[in-house]
Amino acid sequence: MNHGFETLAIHAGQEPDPYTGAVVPPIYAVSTYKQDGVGGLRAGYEYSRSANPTRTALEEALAAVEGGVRGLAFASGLAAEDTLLRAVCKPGDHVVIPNDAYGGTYRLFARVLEEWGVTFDPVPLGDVDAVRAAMRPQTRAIWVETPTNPLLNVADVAALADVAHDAGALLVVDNTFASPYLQQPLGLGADVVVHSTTKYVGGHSDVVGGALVTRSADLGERLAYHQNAMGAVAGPFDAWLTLRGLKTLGIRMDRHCDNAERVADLLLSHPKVVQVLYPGLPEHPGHEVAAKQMRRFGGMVSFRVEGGEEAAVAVCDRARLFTLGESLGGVESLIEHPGRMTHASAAGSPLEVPADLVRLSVGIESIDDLLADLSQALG
Ligand code: PYR
Repeated sequence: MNHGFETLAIHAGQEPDPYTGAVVPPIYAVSTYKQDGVGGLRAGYEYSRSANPTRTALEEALAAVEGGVRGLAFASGLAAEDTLLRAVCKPGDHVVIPNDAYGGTYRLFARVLEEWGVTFDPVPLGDVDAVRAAMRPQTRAIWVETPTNPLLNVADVAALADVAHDAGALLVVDNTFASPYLQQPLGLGADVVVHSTTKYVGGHSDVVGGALVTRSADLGERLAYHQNAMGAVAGPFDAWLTLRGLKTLGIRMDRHCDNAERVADLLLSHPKVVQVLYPGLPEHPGHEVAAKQMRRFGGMVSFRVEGGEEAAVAVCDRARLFTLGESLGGVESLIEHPGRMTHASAAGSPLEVPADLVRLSVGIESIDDLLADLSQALG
C-alpha cells in the first residue's frame, strides 16, 4: 500500500472481514482450522502457533508502518530478541551491543546467550570508529538502540549500517523508544527492526508483546521459521489489542513529543536537576543525528538529580500523577529509578546506570498537571 503513515496504521493488513464485513479484524480465538481433505487449508491457516488471522493482521500492519516486507509478532520484546538472535547466530558468533542497552537485553546476552556460546562486546554506539574497531570476523550483528534506554543516547543508523555491512554483519535496531512514527531504521539501511510493542505501539499499558520487521523477504522467512519452531508467538487477544493501539500511534506520539519537550524545559531550569537527557535539546550530543533520522525526539526524558541515589529515589516516591512503575510508552506518565528497577540486572556490569538517574515516560495527560506534579516531586 503506497499510503501515508496514519493510513497504513489504520488499514494495512486490515481489510474488512470478507465473511461478515467487520471493519476491524476479529479476535480469532482458535487453535486449529478445519481442513477440506488432508492438507486442504481454506485460507492457509493450519495451527495458530504457525499463523493466526488476528496475528497476521498485526504482522502485516507492523511491516507496513516500518517500511519492511515481513512482520512477525511475539509474546514479548525479549521473545522477539531471543528468536532473532538464535536464528541469525550460532555458538561462536559475536554481537556488538550498546554500552547502555536495556537491562533485559543485557541480561539475555550475559546470562542466556553467552551460555549458548554467543559472545558480545558493549560499545558506545555514538562512536562509529569504536564500533568499527570492535568488529571481529565472528561478528554477526551490531545491535542498536536509538535513543537508548535509559540514557537517551543516539546512534547514527545509516553509518552503523555501513559498518555492519562492510563486515558482512547485520544491523539490528531496537526501535522501541522512537516507534515507527518517529523513525524508520529499515529505510536507513538496517536489516531488522525489533520492538517491544508493549510500549508506544500498544500504547495503553494493557498488553505485553514484541515484534520483528525485516527489510528482506529471505531473512523474514528465516525468522518466521524460527518463530514457529520456537513458538513464542503473540496470542490473538494480545495481537488485537496491539493492533488497536497501533491505529492511533501517530497522534499519540505527537502529543508525547509535545509534552516531553515541555517537561525537558522545566527540568532544564530546575535547581535540583544536574543534567537533562533528551535528544530534542540542542546541547544533547546526539541532537544533530537525531534530527537527521527522527521526525521528532520522542516521549522519554531522563535526568540526574542533585543529592545522588537517595534524592533520585525520593523524587520517584513523591511523584503522584507520574505513576511509579516500570515500562513506558503508554498514555499515562510513568516515573522510575532505572538503577533499582528496569536496569537492576546491569548492576556491577559495564552497563550499570548512574544511581542519581530518574527516567520519565511522559504521557499524554494535560501538560500543566504533569509539570505541577514534577515540580512538587522535585521539592
Ligand atoms: C522498561 O521499562 O525499560 C522495560 O522495557 C520494561
